[in-house]
Amino acid sequence: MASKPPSGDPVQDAPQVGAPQHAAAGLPAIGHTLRVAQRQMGVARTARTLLKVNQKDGFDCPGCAWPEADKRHLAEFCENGAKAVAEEATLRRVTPAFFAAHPVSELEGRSGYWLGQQGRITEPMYLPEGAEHYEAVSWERAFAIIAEELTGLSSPDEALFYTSGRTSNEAAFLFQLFAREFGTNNLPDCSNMCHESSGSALTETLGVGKGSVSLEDLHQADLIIVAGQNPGTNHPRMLSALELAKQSGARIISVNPLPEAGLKRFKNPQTPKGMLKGAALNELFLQIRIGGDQALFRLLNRLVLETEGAVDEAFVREHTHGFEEFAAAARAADWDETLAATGLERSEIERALRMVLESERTIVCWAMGLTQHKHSVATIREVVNFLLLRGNVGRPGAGVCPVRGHSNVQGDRTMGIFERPSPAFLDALEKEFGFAPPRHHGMDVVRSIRALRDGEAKVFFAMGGNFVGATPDTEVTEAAMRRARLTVHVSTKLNRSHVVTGRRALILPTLGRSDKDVQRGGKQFVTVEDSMGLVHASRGNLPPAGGRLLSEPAIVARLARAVLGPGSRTPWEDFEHDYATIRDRIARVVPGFEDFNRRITRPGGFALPHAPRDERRFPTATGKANFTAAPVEYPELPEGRLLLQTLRSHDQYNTTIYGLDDRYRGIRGGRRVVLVHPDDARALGFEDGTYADLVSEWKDGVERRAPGFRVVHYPTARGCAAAYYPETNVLVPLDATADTSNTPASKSVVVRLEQSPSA
Ligand SMILES: Nc1nc2c(c(=O)[nH]1)N[C@H]1C(S)=C(S)[C@@H](COP(=O)(O)OP(=O)(O)OC[C@H]3O[C@@H](n4cnc5c(=O)[nH]c(N)nc54)[C@H](O)[C@@H]3O)O[C@H]1N2
Ligand SMILES: Nc1nc2c(c(=O)[nH]1)N[C@H]1C(S)=C(S)[C@@H](COP(=O)(O)OP(=O)(O)OC[C@H]3O[C@@H](n4cnc5c(=O)[nH]c(N)nc54)[C@H](O)[C@@H]3O)O[C@H]1N2
Ligand SMILES: [Mo]
Repeated sequence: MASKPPSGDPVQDAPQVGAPQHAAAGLPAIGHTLRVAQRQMGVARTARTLLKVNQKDGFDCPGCAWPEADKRHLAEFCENGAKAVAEEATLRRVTPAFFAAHPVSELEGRSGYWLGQQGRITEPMYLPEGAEHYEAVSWERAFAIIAEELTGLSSPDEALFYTSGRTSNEAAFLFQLFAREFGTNNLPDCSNMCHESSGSALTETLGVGKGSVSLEDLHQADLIIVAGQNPGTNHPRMLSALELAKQSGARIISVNPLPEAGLKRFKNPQTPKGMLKGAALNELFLQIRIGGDQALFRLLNRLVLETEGAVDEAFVREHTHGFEEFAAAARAADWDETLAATGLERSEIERALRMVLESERTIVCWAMGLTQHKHSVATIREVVNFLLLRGNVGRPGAGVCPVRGHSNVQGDRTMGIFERPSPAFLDALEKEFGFAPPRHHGMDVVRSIRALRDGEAKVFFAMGGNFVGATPDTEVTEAAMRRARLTVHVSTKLNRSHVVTGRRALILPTLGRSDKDVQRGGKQFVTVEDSMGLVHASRGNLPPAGGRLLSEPAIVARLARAVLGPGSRTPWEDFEHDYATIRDRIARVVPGFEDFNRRITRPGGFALPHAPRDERRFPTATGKANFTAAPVEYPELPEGRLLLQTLRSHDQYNTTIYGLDDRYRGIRGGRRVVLVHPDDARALGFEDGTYADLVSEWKDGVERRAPGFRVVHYPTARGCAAAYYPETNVLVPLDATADTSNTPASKSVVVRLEQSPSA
């Protein structure tokens, strides 16, 4: 199997490589932001829009899920948030004339970058069976087509309802309600590919699948460990929080195979002094081998156990379960094995240990570098063991901090977007709405792809996102999607999922975060939950991208009426006209949302309860915080192979490509690059600037190939390589997933490099 670099694309992928940058943000970032924003929005709209981002009377930045501090800056956004906003608030438009000019067969040959750059979609579009072009369609007809396909299924479980994490609480609640009233729990979401491993590990060990710290805690910590995360690019506002923490005395360790710019040095664009000087944020950088984190934390745990007085014995006794079994496993941790698994020096681990022991309040932050491996759940459980040992859960300045991706991915889960809902949630839904929701579990992302491939699922409906672009094993996934009878995408911008379709396809254009939302009941707002469990309102203020756009809640409400018909007792029309009526229902179904409509009027919103954080109560199966004792794992690397991680450049938002540069890593003008340690590259016969095909090797014997990557000699950990997603998704086998969470293992792909016939 091979993925061809997209042809017919006016943009040439011709990477230029310079030295990686040592500092993140600062003046170059501001200039870059304004250039990108003005290209999309023009000058006046840029100012009007950016000043509303993350303000109490404005809209939630669609960039990431990092929380806002209670005291806001005038410019409460970052370079990459501004790019995300600019992409959405762009003045470019994709109209029916665009589709008339470009047949789907042509669009299929375009890159995701080109597709996204065409602008906002303005009308519902329909691709009939066998047609060459999408054509404009009325909303009524669009919903009738969907109803016809859905009601024609032999079981509701033949339909899949995907959600990407930008969807508001209101829309997400309606979407899961509709799916369950229709009769299925098939609610795969982007979280399945993202923090599912965190959710799985935290639910089992602490009883709540979310982070336990607030911004305030970060400022009070003595030690913050940032593992498997690149905040300089993906959560830039987190750097300001880390800087503040550092000023109040916190020390920072980063654990990463790559020396990422933001943690090495940060120039705070929100303070004049910070902008000029910049400060090294991390005191210790552990340049770990990909997948070595479980081994690292296991050994640290052994060393803590061996240090007199280092364990918080009262906490362990009163609040935890499983200590003995865990301690026995930890005591068996082996120095040599750990050094091999991590690629670290003994002295580095000893230095980390000293910092751990000197800290009374420790927080561990992590993102995709920990969640997308086969042994991710075991790795995160080990992080929990590490924190429990010294009582670092449920008190100020300490705790677990999985840093979420999409701006409302955490809220969508809270609203019930989950293929394995708890019985308590379904009971509450049943009581409130008077129908019997299906009780058997539904399908996650990977199972959904298999079901499409095997003809078991026939209708695919996406509330946002770019399913074929974001999922693994591109060729398998695309072939699977083409087998569907109908694919439907509620979208703002064009992407690959609109051109790799089922027999029939629909694109339903929707309002974005920055668009004003007026319904019969007046001007509406929606709500979101950030990475730290704070719920707040989001109000768009721009005239919508087109007169025929519908909001996401309106789309679900009309879809439900078309599909469920008069038999449904749910007041879908009221929900569409006044979102407060949705919030009244959420208040009665979802714990922590009592009196939602009143509490949401508080500027800045409110915090959801979190039992471990608030009262050291652990709602697990044992009623205690659980220590666990999984065997230590780390990826095996055959001779002459590299372990490839697929990650984000500085100029992309997941599958949305903003540009072809990755400024902090010194790369310009192209995305088909593979970063390899110079010694490894030379040993394999690749000088800097030569070209290689990446060939993934997996036990199914299928050869997966991504051709034509420029080799970049780069200071990554030995044996490791890095290349951008989604270009490399073709290399990630569908069946290579994390144990328990079933998250694609897109950060540990065994590859070999082959000389590329062409540059
Ligand atoms: N601008 C921008 N912002 C974003 C996004 C975006 O695409 N663009 N995406 C959003 C989303 S959905 C998400 S989930 C987050 C993602 O945020 P991140 O998780 O920061 O994103 P990645 O680029 O996948 O980076 C993974 C990091 O983990 C490191 N890493 C890889 N493997 C390992 C390992 O085995 N161990 C350790 N310790 N480190 C490892 C990599 O070197 C890299 O620094 O960002 C969100 N914010
Ligand atoms: N190899 C590899 N694969 C990965 C990852 C990786 O690190 N490596 N990361 C994974 C992760 S962490 C994630 S979260 C997934 C992301 O998977 P998705 O969430 O499915 O993908 P996105 O690229 O964020 O989706 C972009 C599309 O969303 C639509 N959109 C944008 N805003 C809105 C809106 O307000 N409403 C609606 N309805 N649509 C909107 C636009 O049409 C846009 O084209 O990818 C995963 N895939
Ligand atoms: Mo994500």
